[in-house]
Amino acid sequence: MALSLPPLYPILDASFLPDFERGAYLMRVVCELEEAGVTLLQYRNKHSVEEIPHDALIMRGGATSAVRLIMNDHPELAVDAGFNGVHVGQTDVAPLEARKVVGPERIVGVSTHNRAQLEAADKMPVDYIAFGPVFTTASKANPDPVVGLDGVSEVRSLTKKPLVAIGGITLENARSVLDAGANSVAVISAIFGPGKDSAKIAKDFLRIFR
Ligand code: TZP
Ligand code: MG
Repeated sequence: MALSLPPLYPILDASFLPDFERGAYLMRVVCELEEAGVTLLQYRNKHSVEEIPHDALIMRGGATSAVRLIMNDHPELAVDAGFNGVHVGQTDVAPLEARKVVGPERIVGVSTHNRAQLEAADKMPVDYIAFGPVFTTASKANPDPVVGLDGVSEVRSLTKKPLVAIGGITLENARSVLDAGANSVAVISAIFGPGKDSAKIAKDFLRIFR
């Protein structure tokens, strides 16, 4: 059965985690996001694989089963931490390999950045396809060219799989991204970062989508 995606897919990037009381922050933010209505949450750590198991266990402990937790890049660590799935990019382990590791029940998502990659992903054993960057982003090293709203509408007809738009999505432009055909928006910096009330912002996103 096709995966039903919520309209908001926050990505908690470990670079935004505080050095001081990191675990307490993680536990709190996961609880608060769940309370705000978030039901799909990705953990992304490009900096240190060693940090992942501990962070992931705290996240799994902080969220009920109502929140599906997705691990960026590392299928084995997703399984070890009791996460609900894994997200892989074009240069990571291939989706088929990721599927073998996480099994048939967990979610596998893949990043795509152009039409050819999206068409290839459509034939792979993945539950959703991410596409972007839709807008300019500072959260990814060496991002692919911006695809824009036109890019989202163009690829919409190429797949029946759930389409997750990513890259530079904010409270101001999120509605237009769903209107262009995305099922969900994946968001890092508009939700997480110094001084940001992530749960309140998540609520604001969800309000826009109602
Ligand atoms: N893949 C394409 S853009 C992007 C990733 C991981 C970064 C998205 O972050 P932000 O801060 O929401 O632009
Ligand atoms: Mg990756």
